[in-house]
Amino acid sequence: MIFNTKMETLPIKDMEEIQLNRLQQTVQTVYEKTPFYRKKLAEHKVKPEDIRSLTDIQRLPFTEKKDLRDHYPFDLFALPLNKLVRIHASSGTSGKPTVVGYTRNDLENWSEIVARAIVACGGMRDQVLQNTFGYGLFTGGLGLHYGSEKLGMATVPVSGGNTERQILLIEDFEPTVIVGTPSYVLNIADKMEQLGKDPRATNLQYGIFGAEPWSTEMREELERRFGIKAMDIYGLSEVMGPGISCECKEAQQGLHVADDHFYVEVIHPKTLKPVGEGEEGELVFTSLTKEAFPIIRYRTGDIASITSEPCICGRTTKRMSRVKGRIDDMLIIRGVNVFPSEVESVLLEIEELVPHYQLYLSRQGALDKVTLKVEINEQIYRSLGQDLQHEYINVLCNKISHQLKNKCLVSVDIHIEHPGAIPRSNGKAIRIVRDKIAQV
Ligand code: DLL
Repeated sequence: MIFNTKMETLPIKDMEEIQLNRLQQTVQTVYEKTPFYRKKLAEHKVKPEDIRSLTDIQRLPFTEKKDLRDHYPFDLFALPLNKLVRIHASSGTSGKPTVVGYTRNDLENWSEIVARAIVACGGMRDQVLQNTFGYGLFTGGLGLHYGSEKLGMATVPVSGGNTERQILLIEDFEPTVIVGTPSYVLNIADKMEQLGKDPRATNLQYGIFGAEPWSTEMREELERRFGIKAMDIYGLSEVMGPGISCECKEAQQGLHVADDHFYVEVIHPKTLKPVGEGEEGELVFTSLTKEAFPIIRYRTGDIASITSEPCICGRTTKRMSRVKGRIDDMLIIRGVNVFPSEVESVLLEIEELVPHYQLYLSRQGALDKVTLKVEINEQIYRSLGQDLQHEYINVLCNKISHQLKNKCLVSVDIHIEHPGAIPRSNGKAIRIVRDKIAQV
């Protein structure tokens, strides 16, 4: 099923016409309404009337997270607060939050793209959806909530955390679908097993996961543990929130972008030049319909590629590959680049481990030092008499080390932790801990 057949299966040429029209309108609006963009456009010697084709977008300046911080809280808004009905913010790891706003139309469009995403994942109006994304300033909770309601699903707004209550609701409300971060929903499976319950015995048929990078192996783990299909949804608050793109259940070959609302580009993060179709680079989005907070060429920091090849599901929209990670989170270990999701893939292939891990980064002289902390699985831990000094731990460390070297070409220090030792998050997992020496 397709939620908006007209827009999601439009011939590419027709879509491009719509996009150009909306792009011209957006550039005109920011030029008139936002001093920040007017100044930037002037610096780049470009005027709204210079945008005559979609490739002219490359003449426009980029926008970065720093621009949002520097104009905190509302200076990038194109409308005064009395025209808005919602404000969200993302806390980030340092400094001021980035703040975004929505008009009623913006919320209508956002709900629509999330409804499209849920349907692409197999959602239907008569199902129950349990929403474990955090409700609040984070766009995950309310974003999924409004999309699910728009579709007509019975939406359970449980938010993140309180895992035992999540389990009770899964058992008693019998949702067909659970949505949340992959790491948090995995915690629910852990907890169910600890309580002697079988996560495969619930009514859940599929899950929609996002808000953090997750590996294919993590997908398989979630599918195996819950006996569900695990789907990927992507988005970021600066551009709108969840739903900018989402997988389809027919192919699961990339995430369909809501092309009528966002124009996507992929650039080389150093040269800032566009890369070819299918080549990896940094995702850049321009909003095409947003009223309160239009955004031009926003550099997401996320690494993925794009294709416009047709998909077997019938949708004609562009598709992005799953996000490998954020450029900021890429580790450079003795000259080798590696993303936490690549380390995760290796860990999940080692049956003695569970996928709860953190990478500690510290500087040692001129070199970055990386220590991996990862949990051992409960059964093995018990069979070792709960003794992490056991000689088997050395064997295990060597095995992990060998596989990381083989598959990611990196050497890191490894510390095996007891089950439950790595802090759990109710939302996005913290995979990288900077400037701290791992306590052992
Ligand atoms: O995480 C919005 C969202 C909520 C997306 C729920 C999906 C589901 P922010 O808090 O602004 O917004 O964080 C955005 O999270 O730039 C990516 O680095 C990462 N991210 C989001 N979805 C995915 C995904 C929400 N499916 C940042 N795969 C983005 C990998 C993701 N990374």
